[in-house]
Amino acid sequence: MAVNVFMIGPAGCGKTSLTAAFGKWLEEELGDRPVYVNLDPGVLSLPYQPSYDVREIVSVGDLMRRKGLGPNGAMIRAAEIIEERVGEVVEEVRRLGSGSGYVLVDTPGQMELFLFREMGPRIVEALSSGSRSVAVYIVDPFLASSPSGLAISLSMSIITRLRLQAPVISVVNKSDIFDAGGFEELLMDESRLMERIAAEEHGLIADLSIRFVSFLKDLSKAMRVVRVSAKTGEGMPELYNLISDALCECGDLT
Ligand SMILES: Nc1nc2c(ncn2[C@@H]2O[C@H](COP(=O)(O)OP(=O)(O)OP(=O)(O)O)[C@@H](O)[C@H]2O)c(=O)[nH]1
Ligand SMILES: [Mg+2]
Repeated sequence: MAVNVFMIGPAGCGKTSLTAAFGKWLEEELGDRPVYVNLDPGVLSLPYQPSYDVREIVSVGDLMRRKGLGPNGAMIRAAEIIEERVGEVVEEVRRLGSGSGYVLVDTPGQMELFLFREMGPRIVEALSSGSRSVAVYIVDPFLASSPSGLAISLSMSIITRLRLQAPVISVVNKSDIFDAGGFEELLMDESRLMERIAAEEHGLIADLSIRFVSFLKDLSKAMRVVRVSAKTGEGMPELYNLISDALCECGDLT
């Protein structure tokens, strides 16, 4: 039974690069043959060889040329077309993943297309029946550079959890260029995060951020976060362990 790993996060956070880097690690370290799935109709080139590519159904560039749409209009239209054909997408991905350990799913650049329309929840739900799924929320390292930005990242991972109804783990990517300053530890310890917000933010922002983190603390159980680099491969074993633990906690590995 394959494990479906959905890479989720804001534009440019490294979803595509991490799909490739984690897949390469699985191949080289575990001898696995992961199935690579591209669900981004807008991507031009990929650093991995997709086993399934949604651009076989629709591509944003093609819609722009043929229908005279702008990039956003074409992206929305592409999402509608994928939604109409979700059954077909799921069936093909399920077939490809049946003999494999991991199905790595690279999602559209604009996170809202996957999370806030029907596409993401429907695909995750359908692939999760008879299989196990986990979402990797990739924290944007730009946001991770301030305590209030971290509070927002924390909320996005919880929204991902609520929307996809699958376990979610968080990673801070681009560790090779960003000194995350121990922020991944702060993401795991809401009390310390609130202290940092109080020390570094001011006025209304500090006040709102602290209340917000306090609310999130009540909502979510403690979570683990790791630093990764899709470029250097740092953190891939930790990401693997986090995925295994997330599935264990859901009682799915029994
Ligand atoms: N230095 C560094 N650059 C990275 C890393 N991961 C991704 N990048 C770069 O960040 C940019 C965006 O990476 P992608 O993998 O395309 O990110 P994405 O989230 O798939 O982007 P969209 O799908 O377009 O939203 C590229 O220039 C990557 O080379 C990393 O770990 N380190
Ligand atoms: Mg991408």
